[in-house]
This record gives sequence, structure tokens and C-alpha cells, in this order.
Amino acid sequence: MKLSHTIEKIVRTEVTNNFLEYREPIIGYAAADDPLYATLDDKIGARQFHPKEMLPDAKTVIVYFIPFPLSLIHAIRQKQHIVPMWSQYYDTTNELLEKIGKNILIKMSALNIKGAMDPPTENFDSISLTGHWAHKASAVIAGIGTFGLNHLLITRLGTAGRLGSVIINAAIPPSTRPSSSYCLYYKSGKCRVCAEKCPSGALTEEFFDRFRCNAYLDGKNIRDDQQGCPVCSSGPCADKGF
Ligand code: B12
Ligand code: SF4
Ligand code: SF4
Repeated sequence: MKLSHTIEKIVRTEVTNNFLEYREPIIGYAAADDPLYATLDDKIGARQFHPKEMLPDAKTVIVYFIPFPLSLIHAIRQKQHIVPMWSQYYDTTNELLEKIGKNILIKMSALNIKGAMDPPTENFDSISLTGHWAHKASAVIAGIGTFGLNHLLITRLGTAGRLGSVIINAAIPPSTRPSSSYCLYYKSGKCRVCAEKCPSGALTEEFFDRFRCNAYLDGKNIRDDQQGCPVCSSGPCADKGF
């Protein structure tokens, strides 16, 4: 079986077997020596690990996006900012992403392929609010999607979902990147829904203030079922890219 098929089977099997419902995962591959990796420090404004710092003879970065179901998207589009179902998906999907990554590493090891991964989240400095390994940046390099005005990854199946990545020392042909943005605002200037609806003012047409967003998330997470904020994931791009 081709290596990419083996990996895709692991991702799909874990997603299908999870007790929560998801849509079809999107999987992409970036070349570890893609020149875009060398530009990330400047683009993000924080020191980022190159794939070869994660794994010295890295060849491929595997990225997988797990899109949330339409039932959750329907729930977050209601006029409320606290959606327990979003919180449940936040926690469960982090566990699922971690499990998928570990299963890929186990399978790769059985095939004598080395691998490395970073957790889906909580891998960032709590003061600067920046991490050393950005799954979103790898997803864009791997052609899974593009950045939206919401500063999130938008895929052909939308922005509402979570993602993870694994680095391996075997070559898989890189995926093709989309030729234009999946965000309506970047495409036609016609949408700003995410910025207009952001409850904290962190997200505007001009900038994203991660400290303000984080303060809102911290202040809101006073109960276990209030994890995260779904608002900038709930616009027209929630379930589809444009
Ligand atoms: C730190 C962090 C936060 C911080 C800071 C966010 C930030 N933007 O920096 C806080 C706590 C505020 C936060 C909030 C949220 N987060 Co958060 N967070 C992370 C974490 C750990 C690192 C993010 C990071 O590295 N940011 C730095 C860069 C990548 O982001 P950026 O500066 O906004 O990117 C811009 C530029 O730097 C540049 N750029 C960056 N890379 C590249 C690459 C190329 C090729 C180009 C051209 C440009 C470019 O363009 C981008 C868009 O303008 C990741 C997990 C991980 N390790 O990847 C999750 C992650 C980004 N979070 C996620 C989510 C869902 C959220 C929330 C919705 C909360 C929630 N879960 O309910 C909000 C959304 C806020 C928002 N609108 O962005 C998801 C994103 C899913 C998606 N569809 O994109 C991630 C990937 C977690 C996961 N495993 O799925 N988060
Ligand atoms: S809500 Fe509209 S402007 Fe915001 S990211 Fe989605 S498509 Fe772009
Ligand atoms: S997560 Fe919520 S507070 Fe943060 S930018 Fe998105 S809508 Fe605004």
C-alpha cells in the first residue's frame, strides 16, 4: 500500500470510530524543505521550528484537518457566545488529534520510518501567546487551506474544525496549494462577518489582537463546558471554502 494511503486510512479510521460525529477529514503533505518554512519567523513574528529542527532528516509534514459536523455549525450560528457543544468538541478533538498523531508514529516506526509531532494545542508560551510549531502554517504550506480574515485556516470544508501535524523522514509528494483564498473577504471584499461578530473586539478588519482574544477566552472559561469561543468560526466559511 502507498505510504499516503496508509496514513489516510489511520486518520479516517480514528475519525469514524470516535464517539463524536465529524465530517470527512482533509489530509495534505508539505515538503519539509519547502522554502516557505524559512519565511515563518518573519510572517508570524515569533521564532518557529523548521521541520528539520523537529526531526533532523525530516522529509514530509503530514497535516490533517478534522471538520466539525453541520449540527455543531448550526449550534454555533445561533445568537449565543457560549456553546457547550463547541466546548465538548474542543476537548474531544484535541484528544482525537493526539491519538491520530501517536498512531501514525507507531505505524511509521513499524515501517522503519522516524517521526515527530507536537500536541494539537497547549504548546505555546502563556505570556507571549506564541508557539514554536504552528499547525495552521503547515496546513497552508501543505495546501489544505488558506488563512481567512478570521486568522484561522479555511479549507474546502470550511474553518470550523481542528488540525494536527506529524513530521516523518520519508518522502511523500507534496499536495498542490489552492490558487486563491477560501475567504470571501479576501476573494471579493464582500464579507466581514467574523470581525463584526467577535464579542471581544480582538478581531477587526485591520488586525487580530491575540492578547484580547485570550483574555476573553480566559474570562469566559469559568466552567468546564465553556472552553474556547466559536464566534469567528461561525461565519459563511464555517462549513465551506469559497
Ligand atoms: C497560541 C494559540 C492561540 C492563542 C493565539 C492565537 C494566534 N493567532 O496566535 C489564542 C489563545 C488567542 C488562540 C485563540 C483561538 N484558537 Co488557537 N491556537 C494557538 C496555537 C497553540 C498556536 C497558534 C500560532 O502558532 N499562531 C501563530 C500564527 C500561525 O498565527 P497568526 O499569526 O494568526 O497567523 C497569521 C500570520 O502569522 C500569517 N502566517 C502565519 N503562517 C503563515 C504561513 C504562510 C505560508 C503564510 C503565507 C502566512 C502565514 O498569516 C496568518 C493570518 O493572518 C494553535 C495550535 C498550534 N500549535 O498550531 C491553536 C490553534 C491555532 N487555535 C485554534 C482555534 C480553533 C482557536 C480559537 C477559535 C479558540 C477555540 N478553540 O475555540 C481562537 C481563535 C482566535 C483566532 N481568530 O485566531 C485552532 C485553529 C483551527 C483553524 N481552523 O484554524 C488551532 C490550530 C488548534 C488546533 N490544533 O486545531 N489560539
Ligand atoms: S467570516 Fe467571512 S470574512 Fe471572516 S474568514 Fe469567513 S469568509 Fe472570511
Ligand atoms: S475566538 Fe472569539 S474572541 Fe477570539 S477572535 Fe474569535 S470571535 Fe473574537
